[in-house]
Amino acid sequence: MGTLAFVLSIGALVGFASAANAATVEVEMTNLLKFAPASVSAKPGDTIVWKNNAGLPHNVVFEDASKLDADAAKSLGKLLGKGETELTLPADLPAGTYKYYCTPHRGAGMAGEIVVQ
Ligand SMILES: [Cu+2]
Repeated sequence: MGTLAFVLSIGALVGFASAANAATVEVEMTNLLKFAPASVSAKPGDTIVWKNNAGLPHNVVFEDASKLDADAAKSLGKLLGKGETELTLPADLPAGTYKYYCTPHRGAGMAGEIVVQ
């Protein structure tokens, strides 16, 4: 685990649920067809940033986006080359595990999850 990911994980563990303490959680979209880390912890109000440093096109599609912002979810579904895309978790998002995948690489197992406390 990288130092940044470690710091973010600790931040998620000790963070408070107010917007003032909202954290940013980074997930890399890799050329090995993985989300890394595949599982991240977050809390309502946090922002998840998916970074594609390599350029192979990926997207983020939630298995159930009904509790997420509809426009944001739609935007995440667009294929992304080199760059980044993000999602701010709604402040009233219920605790649970929110699973997502990459459409072109779902068959190769490119999937991830956000565990919301
Ligand atoms: Cu992909």
